[in-house]
Amino acid sequence: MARHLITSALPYINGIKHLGNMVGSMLPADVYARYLRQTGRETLYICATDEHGTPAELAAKEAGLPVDAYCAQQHEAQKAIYDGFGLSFDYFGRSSSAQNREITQHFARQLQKNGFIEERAIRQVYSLADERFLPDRYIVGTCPHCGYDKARGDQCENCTRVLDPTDLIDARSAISGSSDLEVRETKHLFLLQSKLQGEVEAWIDEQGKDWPVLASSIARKWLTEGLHDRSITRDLEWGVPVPADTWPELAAEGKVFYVWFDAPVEYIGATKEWADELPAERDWKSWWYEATDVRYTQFMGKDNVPFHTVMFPATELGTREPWKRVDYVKAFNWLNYYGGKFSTSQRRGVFTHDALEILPADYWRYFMMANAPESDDTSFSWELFSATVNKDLADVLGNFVNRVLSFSRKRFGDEVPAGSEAGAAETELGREVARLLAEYEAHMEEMQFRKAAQALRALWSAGNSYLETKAPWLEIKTDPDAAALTLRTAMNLIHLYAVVSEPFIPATAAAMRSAFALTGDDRTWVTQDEARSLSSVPAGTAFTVPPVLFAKITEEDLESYRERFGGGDEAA
Ligand code: B3M
Ligand code: ZN
Repeated sequence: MARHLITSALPYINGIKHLGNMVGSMLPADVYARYLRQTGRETLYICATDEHGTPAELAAKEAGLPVDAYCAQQHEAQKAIYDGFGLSFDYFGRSSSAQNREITQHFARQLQKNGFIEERAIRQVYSLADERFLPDRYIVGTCPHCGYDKARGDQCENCTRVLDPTDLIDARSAISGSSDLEVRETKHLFLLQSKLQGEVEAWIDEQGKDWPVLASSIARKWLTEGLHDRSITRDLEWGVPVPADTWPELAAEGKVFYVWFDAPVEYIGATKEWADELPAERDWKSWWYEATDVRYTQFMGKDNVPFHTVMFPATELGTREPWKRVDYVKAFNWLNYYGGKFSTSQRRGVFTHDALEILPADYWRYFMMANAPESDDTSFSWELFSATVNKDLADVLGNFVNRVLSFSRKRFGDEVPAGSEAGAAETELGREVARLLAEYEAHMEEMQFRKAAQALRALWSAGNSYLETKAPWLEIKTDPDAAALTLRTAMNLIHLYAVVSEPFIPATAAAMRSAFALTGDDRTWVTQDEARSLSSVPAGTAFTVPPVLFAKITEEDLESYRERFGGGDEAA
């Protein structure tokens, strides 16, 4: 059986991420990782902060901190939030680690040895006003292809074409806005991607055929444009240094690798960070090197697809060493805010720390996954959010759990009542639950998260329908044993929900599960037989009634959220 390696795109270090970042990478990866673990697959879920590059340097400067201190602080801040969201990383590393430096430098040496790196003198944009060379993305101007006037020197956000800063019309510094730029000569390392084009193409033809269209089409578009040799070094203080043993001159000049060169290597670096914590038990290399039994799945937003499907695989291929390449790329579209973009600078949208301040993580987790931008961009609105929470979580799931447990306690005390033998309604319910569970599993296997969320909701609904049909509050009047059967069956559903809902709403699942004082309840998943028989929680099991699982969002709440975060009005 395959071991599962999972990574989600590394959140960049400068600042707290918004819900759009979360739903496009870390959260679905977590849901999938939890599901795999629960269903008995050996799983390693790795993530890290992406800490190098100009944006980190500039953000540190703005915060008045040395860049290493800034990154350490921001790493902790992000980590705390991800813990709050219940993200079950096996390890959350840092791309500035010694491990990543070592492996990145190793990759570069290998590429050099195999003839895929070349030292070239280039003419680079120097900003006289800023007294520094400007990295590509800190030059802005008009895109020569589509005319977008805020294109960056590395890529046009509007038409997604890859650019060179010198392509830009009316180029200016993004730092100072100054157009007092001049071109100076300096040496850099170039990755000769053009030499690897054929190999990457062949690999995508083979490996990419099962990927979602979103991932494979972006990869192909990039390849059709042709793989260009790319400079992989920068003039920055903060980054993985170019190794002096191989490039003494560049090392002496203080060149570091480009952040997109070392960031994907950090997937491996972070795995080594994880292993180095318990070297006797953990073997990082077995996950990455000659790892033929590993199935590797990556999660990311669509803007990150080219780097993961083309550039990093080219790098790996060029080492001529058997590094694990991605097997499956799960890419996401954008989550928008009232149809417009989330914007950090304009403080538009919901940021992850604010979200947790307002409501517990499970509200967000369920909402985001049920509305994940899988086949298209989707839009966040407070109205949709509160409708989803109130209906699916509060009414369909939460209310069911509370109604069943409190009613049973009131009528039969603190233990699951026995009642009559299961009858036709229970057989029918068991069949339906087993069918829906199989459907849910199939969607989870395929990482179709919206569909999986729908199937999960249908499972919750099945309980409601059963309860409405049996109406134990009426049965109790004429046939207490029949009412007891209904309640016992419903309590078994609650236990089943606790187990299978865990990937989406782990904290609530734990609360539901701990309502029952089951001894030796170490089941991590539910079999088809168990789903059909609904008898895992036997009569006589003590239980408690948990506090309300999901509070409804009121009109007043809604109003205050709109006011605090900005509603749809100014977006139009
Ligand atoms: N840090 C995502 C971003 O900041 C980028 C992902 C790296 S994954 C190796 O847009
Ligand atoms: Zn453009």
